[in-house]
Order: sequence, then structure tokens, then C-alpha cells
Amino acid sequence: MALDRPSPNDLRAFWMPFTANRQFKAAPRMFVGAKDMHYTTAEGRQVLDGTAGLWCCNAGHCRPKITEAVQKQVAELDYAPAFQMGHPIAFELANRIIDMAPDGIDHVFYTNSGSESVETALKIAIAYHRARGDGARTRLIGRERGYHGVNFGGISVGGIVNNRKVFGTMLGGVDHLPHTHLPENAWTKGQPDHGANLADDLERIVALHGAETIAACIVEPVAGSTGVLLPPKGYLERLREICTKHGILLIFDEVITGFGRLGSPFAAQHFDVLPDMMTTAKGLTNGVIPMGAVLTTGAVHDAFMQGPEHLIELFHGYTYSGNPIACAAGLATLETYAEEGLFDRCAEIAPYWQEALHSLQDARHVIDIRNMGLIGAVELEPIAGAPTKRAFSAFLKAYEKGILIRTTGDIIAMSPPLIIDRAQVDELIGTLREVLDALD
Ligand code: PXG
Repeated sequence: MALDRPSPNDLRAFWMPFTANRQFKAAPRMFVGAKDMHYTTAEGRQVLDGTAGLWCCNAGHCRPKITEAVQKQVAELDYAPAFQMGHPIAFELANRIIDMAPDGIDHVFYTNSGSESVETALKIAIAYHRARGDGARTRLIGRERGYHGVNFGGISVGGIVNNRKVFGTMLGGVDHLPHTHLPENAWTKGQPDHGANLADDLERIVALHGAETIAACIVEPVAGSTGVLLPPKGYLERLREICTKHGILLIFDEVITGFGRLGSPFAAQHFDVLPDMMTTAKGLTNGVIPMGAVLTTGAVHDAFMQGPEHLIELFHGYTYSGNPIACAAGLATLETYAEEGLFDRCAEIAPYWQEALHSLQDARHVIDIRNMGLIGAVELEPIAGAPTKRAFSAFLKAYEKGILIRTTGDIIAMSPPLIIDRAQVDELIGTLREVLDALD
């Protein structure tokens, strides 16, 4: 029976995520193809990808090894039950992830997205303490301006106001550290000098609530979505110290920093600070198939491995946890990163990226620039009375001129695939300068 479908150019049914739907549908921007550093638009134009999709296509687009692995897997074992059954490739991928994770991180719990990784890690944290007879530790600490996905746990510990304010009651028992955006750090290249003391607020929160009520503290090592905020020198170390002192689990949300974005496999290695759990997604499969993972220390995992062996230790999981096709994409992605040395390549090109980005200091409307690894943010002076409008205009103009950037508030954020070369950095930054100079 033929399905009665609307024509392909009827845009009404799809309620688009995090999108100005009416604006988009009045003037759609459609991608129909992608290869390496470029998208192809419906009109046949090439657009240079300055954002790795949404911070996820770290190896660039339509990479043959990943494509072939997915094609092969879908024909061989399409799906297998995720509960009480296994399939080899899920175990294989977990081992490969652990090989690249910091020493001390030994276990992998699969999810399907960054948001699910966050919910999973928060639940594991609470259940971990309970499993150890410390069941009063249920409080969760996040940070202002933090982004931890869009589910209720994530928006509760998160601190992006628009993601919270219209959704009613959040999780109870949540407190927030202050964000680390200090005006004295403007124009800093890499990690800023000022603000390590902001981590001491965790001591204040501990004093207020009592350490014995706090399960975990979750932060992005580099805050991405809010507009790229770097951790001040010594800040993450101090958080680690305070968490350890008070028995609080430290969770790094590495959804964007994981898989090479800073030039190391994970931010934990880049900053040499070991969390108790890491949440990941995105670059794990190069964005090709949805997949996320929570990585934990042996101590966190082992706390659950008590009691009768026929009983389920953690009442949590998703129908698609460790989906075979996602695992195949993940394995091929990690192989691509390794074979092409993409994390080293990121570290190598990062200084060039930094200088190119900071060359925009005198471009119109620019009030700050921040960077690390292959991440960059250009903050614009908002139009009085119309916040976000200037950056959104920049985004639209940039797209017309053949580069894809992201904006959050009045901040332009970029995170190109790790395969970007110097000429493409020049093109991205050069075009962005033209865009900024042409803005009202
Ligand atoms: N944690 C962090 C740190 C993230 O950056 C998530 C969790 C949620 O992941 P999922 O897979 O559920 O979307 C994210 C996602 C942007 C942008 O342009 C950032 C994200 C997603 C989309 C756009 O800043 N981060």
C-alpha cells in the first residue's frame, strides 16, 4: 500500500530541535551531502564545516572506513537485545575506549546521546553511594552556564537559563558552582590565569549542605555550548582535591571535549585531572550513528558488583545501549582517529588555529576571543535591546558565504573537524572577518 506522504518540500510536520522553526521554514537551509570538510547544500553549493556538524564529526564527513563498517554490520547483525544478552563488538569497543581513556578509567556503560550519558552518570553516582551504605548522598552539584543535555537531570545540574526556565520543577537537591567567566580573562589564549579560587565555592556548598548529603559534582572541563569557557589554571585540580577530600564523585562531561578536540583523547588527560566518571557521545561514532558512553573508574563499577550473582546490579539501561551498528561505527571511528593520528594533528594545528582566531581581535563588534585545541569562540557586542540578533545574522551571512559556524547568545563558536588544514583555517577565519565587517 502506498503511503500517503506530503511532498518532500512540505516542511510543516517536522518540529525542528533547537531551531527558529518559522524563520527556517520561510528560508530553509538544507544539506544534501557531505564529504570530508564540506557540506553540499540543496542548491549545490559547498559549505566549509566550521563546527564538525554539532561538535561530533571529528574525523570529517563520509569517511569510507566508517561508512563501510556500518554497511557491513547492518547486513550481519542488525540488532541484538541489550539486556541479559551480548554481542562481541560491544565488548570490543568498550576495550578500545578504555585503551584510550586515562589510567584508572576501566568501565564503559553505553547510552545513545550526551543527554543520556549525563542522566546515567548522575544515577550511577547516587546508586554508588547507596551501594556503599552511604544512601544520604543524593545531592548533585552543577555549575552556572553548564550544559549537560536536555533531560531533567541534565537541565537541573545545568545552568543555561533558557534550557531551564520554562520547564517547571527541576530535580530537587541540586546546587550550582559559579561559572568561570571573568572579565579580567578577556582575550586570553588558552587557559586563563584568573579564577582557580572559584572552585573553592564547592567548600562553601559543602559547608552549607554537609558533605554527607552530596553525591557528585558535574562540570564540563571546557564549557562548550554556553560559548566556550576555559577552566582557569588550577581550577579543575582544585575541584578534584575538594571532591576527594569530601568523598564526592567528580564527573567530567566530556561530550564535546572527548575524542581529540583538545589534542588528547580526553580533557582529563589534557588537564591531567582524573574524574571518577566521564560522560561522552558525539565523537565516539563521528556522529554517524547516535551513541554515548559513561566511563567509570574501577572503584565506581566495583561498588555495584556485590550481592548474589544472578541479580541485576544496576537497574538502568537503554534498548539501544551498545547497539551493534553504533558499535561498528564507533570501532571504525576510533580506528580512523588512530590510523590518521587525528588527535596529534589537532594538537599540531591548534597554535595556528589560535593565532588565526585571535587575528579577529580588531574585527567589527568583537569583544572577546577564547580558544583551546580546535575550539574557538568569538564573542560579539550584542545589539542594544536585541541580544542574540547580531550573532544570528552572522550565522546566516556566514552560511551564504560558504562557512558553517554556530552561535549561542552573541557568541560565535567553532569546532571544525580535526582534519582541517591551514588553508581551510584561513578560509574559515577570513570569511568570518568579512561577515563580521559587513554586519550592522
Ligand atoms: N553534555 C555536553 C557537554 C554537551 O555539549 C550534551 C551533554 C548533550 O548531548 P546530546 O547528544 O544529548 O545532544 C552536550 C551537547 C552547540 C551544541 O552548538 C552543543 C551540544 C549539542 C548541540 C549543539 O553548542 N552539546
